[in-house]
Amino acid sequence: MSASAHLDTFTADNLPPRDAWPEFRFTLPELRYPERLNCVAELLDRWIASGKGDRTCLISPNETLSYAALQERVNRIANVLTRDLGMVPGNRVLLRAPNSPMAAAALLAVMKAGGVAVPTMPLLRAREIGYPLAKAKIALVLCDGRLADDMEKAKPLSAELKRIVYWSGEANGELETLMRKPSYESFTACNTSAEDVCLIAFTSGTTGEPKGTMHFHRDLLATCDSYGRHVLRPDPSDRFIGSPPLAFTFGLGGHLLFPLRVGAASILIERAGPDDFLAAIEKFRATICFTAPTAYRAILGKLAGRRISSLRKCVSAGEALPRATFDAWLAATGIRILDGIGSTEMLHIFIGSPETENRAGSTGRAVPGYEAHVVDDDGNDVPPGTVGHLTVRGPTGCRYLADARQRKYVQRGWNITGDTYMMDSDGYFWYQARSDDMIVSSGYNIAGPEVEYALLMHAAVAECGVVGAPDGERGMIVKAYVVLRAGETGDAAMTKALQEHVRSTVAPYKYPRAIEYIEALPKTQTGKLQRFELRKMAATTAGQKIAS
Ligand code: 3UK
Repeated sequence: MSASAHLDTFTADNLPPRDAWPEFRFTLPELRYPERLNCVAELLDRWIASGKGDRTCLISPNETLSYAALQERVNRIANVLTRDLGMVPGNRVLLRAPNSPMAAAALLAVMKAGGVAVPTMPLLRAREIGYPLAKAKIALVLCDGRLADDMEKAKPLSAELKRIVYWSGEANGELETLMRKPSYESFTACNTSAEDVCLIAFTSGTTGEPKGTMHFHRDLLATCDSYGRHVLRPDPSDRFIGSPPLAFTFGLGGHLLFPLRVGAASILIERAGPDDFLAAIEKFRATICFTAPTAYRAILGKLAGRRISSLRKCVSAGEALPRATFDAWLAATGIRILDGIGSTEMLHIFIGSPETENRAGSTGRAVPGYEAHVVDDDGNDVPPGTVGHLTVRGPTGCRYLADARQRKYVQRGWNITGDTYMMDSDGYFWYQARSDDMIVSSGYNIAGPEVEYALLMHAAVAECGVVGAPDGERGMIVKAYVVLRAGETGDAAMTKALQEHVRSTVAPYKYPRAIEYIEALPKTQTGKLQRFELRKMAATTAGQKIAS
């Protein structure tokens, strides 16, 4: 291992103990990186050095930046960080902004200068910003001025925080003013080790405190050279667009890593609800789009009259992509959505197949460079066709920042994602549920998502979540929370119709014995259904019933 460039050794000091690391595998030649490596030099500087600086890199409603223009902006911010703000290699810098070219430039600048970027979701409130600030011992923040309110409220929550610098998007903004010095135009990338941490991504914390996952310079390239190169296969003429925030590693990959690795363009929009997203695909002629299954479903209802024929590849991740959504999208657009499972711990997608090989309803096969297995409770492989826990290893993997939960996610050198899967004899993986989302009713194991997919095939259902509700007789019963489409009524007749529909679609014992109609499902900021919230609701109503 070559020497770290970090003068501030905080991340190295807080990596998990070696015996709790996953085993890293570099089975493809393209995954063997030199010992000295700065990912921003590879993702950005390389294009200018090879005479391709004029290519379009970032597109937003306000501005378009070539690779050369982005490099200059990154250099100016890197100079501000190191010369005006006293950042040294290894310092963590918290970043807060909606997706925009400036947000992307700030993130790249921190890493180019040898710092550790800690991006945060724009929707977080003060209390939630306080957590990463304190946990990652952050002294410096770069923030979009529009998010100043909550940022200022978070300030007192961490004793470590020394300085917040805002940008405004105007020439006279605080950061913009600092960036203006003529000599700040160039900046040589910090000569980091391939194994220096450059990113701490916090999990969205569906349960418990968020976990800070630490990633090396080489990890950011490894996801491009595994999933990007072998499954997504973009080319330089592609224009990427997506809805997740840059602070979610699903978004980081799609918005920045994959396009910049191949010299393609990235379209960054601040609001990515279905209407804005569709309008932007149309306006900027996006060719690759990435978002969550719920968004594909929402967009499907709005495709009429839209011209999105520029699209050639669509990626879905975050939650399993139901077969019904895959089929409907294929019928409407002719595109076979690329489902892929990734995690913040693994950085990006590790199971997923190219459109030439993928199968409706399956996540796909292990991404080249990764090995994935389905195992029993003791970690032994189960035969194809058997349900068990998903484990994976490859060039990236879980390294939590000072967190005892490391030994839960990593066991015997394998990353254990917490998902229940079945692998078939062709090596395709079929998602069942989050391991803790399995419903045990009268001794049967029922995967909530399977019941959800059955419900989603009914025309009256817009969205739904299925969990176990405590039941005196059966231990648990299957309970569905359903959001109906506009114009539908959640009455007894509807309940009966939905129950009948499920009974005729999957094994009858899986049908929801209770159905409750709600306005909206509880979701994380990364768009995932919060089944534990539904479980809490189910437990409370069950209690009320007993009490009354
Ligand atoms: C679930 C999926 C079934 C699964 C992510 C792509 O979602 C991402 O990261 P998170 O840390 O959550 C990880 C968990 O989400 N999941 C994700 N994708 C799928 N389940 N099918 C899928 N296709 O429970 C996993 O353990 O928020 C996704 C890239 C980067 C990411 N961080």
